[in-house]
Amino acid sequence: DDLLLNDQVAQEEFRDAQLNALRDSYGENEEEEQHDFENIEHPTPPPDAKIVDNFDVKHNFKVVDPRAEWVPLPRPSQPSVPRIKFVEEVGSRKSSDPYAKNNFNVHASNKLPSDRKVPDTRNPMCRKRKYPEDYPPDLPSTTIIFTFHNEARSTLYRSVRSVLDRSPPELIDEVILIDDASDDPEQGKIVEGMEKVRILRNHEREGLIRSRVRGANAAQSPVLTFLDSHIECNTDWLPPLLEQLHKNYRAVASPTIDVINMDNFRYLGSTSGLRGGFTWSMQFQWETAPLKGKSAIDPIPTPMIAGGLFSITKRWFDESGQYDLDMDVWGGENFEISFRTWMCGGRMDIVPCSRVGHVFRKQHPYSFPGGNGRTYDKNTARTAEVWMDEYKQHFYHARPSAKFAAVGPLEERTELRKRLNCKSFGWYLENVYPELSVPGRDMVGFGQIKQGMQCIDAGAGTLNAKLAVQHCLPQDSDKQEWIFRNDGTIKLQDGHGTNFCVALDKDNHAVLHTCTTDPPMLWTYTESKQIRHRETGLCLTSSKKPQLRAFPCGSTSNENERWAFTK
Ligand code: UD2
Ligand code: MN
Repeated sequence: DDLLLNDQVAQEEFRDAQLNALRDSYGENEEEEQHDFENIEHPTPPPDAKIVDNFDVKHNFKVVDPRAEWVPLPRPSQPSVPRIKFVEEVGSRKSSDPYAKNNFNVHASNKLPSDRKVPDTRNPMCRKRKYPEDYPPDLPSTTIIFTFHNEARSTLYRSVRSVLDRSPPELIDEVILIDDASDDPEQGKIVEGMEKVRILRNHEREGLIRSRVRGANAAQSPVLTFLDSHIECNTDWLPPLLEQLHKNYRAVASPTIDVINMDNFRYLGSTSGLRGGFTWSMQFQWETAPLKGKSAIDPIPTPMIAGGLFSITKRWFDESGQYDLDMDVWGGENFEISFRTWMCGGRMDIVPCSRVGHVFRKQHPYSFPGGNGRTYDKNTARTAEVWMDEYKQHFYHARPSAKFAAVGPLEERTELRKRLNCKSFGWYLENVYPELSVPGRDMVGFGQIKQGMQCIDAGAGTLNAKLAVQHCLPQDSDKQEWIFRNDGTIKLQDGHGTNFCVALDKDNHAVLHTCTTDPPMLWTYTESKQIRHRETGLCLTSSKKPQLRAFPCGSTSNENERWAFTK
């Protein structure tokens, strides 16, 4: 009971604090508050209550806060949009379009106080630990490294301000900004003269990867902390990150990334308990981390970092090979540093008590010299070639265009891997990311299940729908993609989040049922390429096509019982 009461008190405190912070975020005093409140695009939170976060550890219930809206954490923008075209469109738009330059609403940013407060979105348990009392006395200090290309002045300024305002001064040695050849050479002038701030300008565009290395080489602190140039640090964001590195100099620590809405710049708490993962086509994605009985404020080991916001010791950054300097502009470097860190003796965690807001955009606001698809292919192919061993085939299969990327010389990076005596990618998969499904490892086959030009089709694709033998559709069509898993189930992969597997009905028609590993849903792929129902011993045949039915194996012609997978 006591525990429950404490939780309730904590939640109420949390709600009050959040409300106050939200009010504060629109200005210091009442008048200003009113003023700013009315001028901002969508000042009031939506009326319908939404979940802001899962703040409770033991009871696992959710705090519903009517003043904050829950948003699924967006992915960092992906390079699938043709960038060059988009940039040309921007150029032709009227300059009064607040999205034209930055792909976020710069008017909303301009209107906000440059030192606005943000709601404290941390789990209330985080607030019990105070700096410096509850931290090791010798936390290492850090240099903050921002790289930016054409960042909006108000946003850049607020980013730097939030670092200086919300960090213990003794833990910040310097703030280094790398102006990556912004069109206006004075773009960074807005932060010039701020305490501890130093600006370095690239005369040619280097991309964020080489720019960060330039910043790192100029830094002298024991810890480097990289940030994007459109962020706002939350309360006490820094000590929990540094603490991780204090424990282990090979650790990389990432904050939990909150969302600054790109349209109205509202600061939104994001779901906790997420970690970074990826697909074989090398798209970063957020996923729910396995809990493993730990407290909700314990650091969450993550196979991958989003890339932009993290602390790392200078010693480990340098020892482990900084970044791959042959990677251009944007993208892929988070894969490279994540594989490298784990495989070469380090670790990566997302720290729940450290929160930093970030403006997630839908598209890049800058050009990719050479094209964004090509750049992403090159950067990820370099990662695959150096770090992914035989598993790189799955990457090339999922991202065929990367096969043709001009990757450039790799010796330096392969040498580095040897010198550091790094483990294999297989080790990484087994120990760090066992949840990633490996084609061929967890499955008998996948893709279409074919007989010449005929394919097994999910029919209506709904529960109890009868399967059919149909003309094969273009690959990736949602009714003909299957996964035949090692556990014997054949699952429909329709990309809609359904969970249907192949079963037999009373008349031995193949039908869709909700997947279980009960005997009626288990199949064996035989050496003669039959699909045999384990419980009844019957084989799937096309002899009554378009129906897909099961008969005693060998009772219809071999041709009708022989099935092949496309992948
Ligand atoms: C995410 C990361 C980003 C980076 C990227 C993959 C977060 C929150 N962001 O994309 O940091 O790891 O994935 O590469 O995890 N910039 C330059 N020069 C350039 C291009 C960009 O300095 O040529 C700057 C840019 O101004 C920004 C930072 O690099 O401050 C990251 O770029 P972004 O915000 O476009 O990347 P994002 O957040 O989509
Ligand atoms: Mn960013």
